[in-house]
Amino acid sequence: MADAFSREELSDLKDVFVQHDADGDGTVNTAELLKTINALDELVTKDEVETVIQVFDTDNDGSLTSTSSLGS
Ligand SMILES: [Ca+2]
Repeated sequence: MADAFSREELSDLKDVFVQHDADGDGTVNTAELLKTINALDELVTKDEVETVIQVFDTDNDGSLTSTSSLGS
């Protein structure tokens, strides 16, 4: 899973992604991330966004939360 990223890269991406909680509800979903990424012209694809969300989405609700973290 997530072969494209190292744990460090995933952690960095998550830290970036959680800063883009557009509606302020404490979670960041794919739609919010894609909107932000498109605005920033970041070189991140929808697949990559979904990968990061899947890795951190510990409760399987399709969103990242600021408290999500990688298991050790
Ligand atoms: Ca949100």
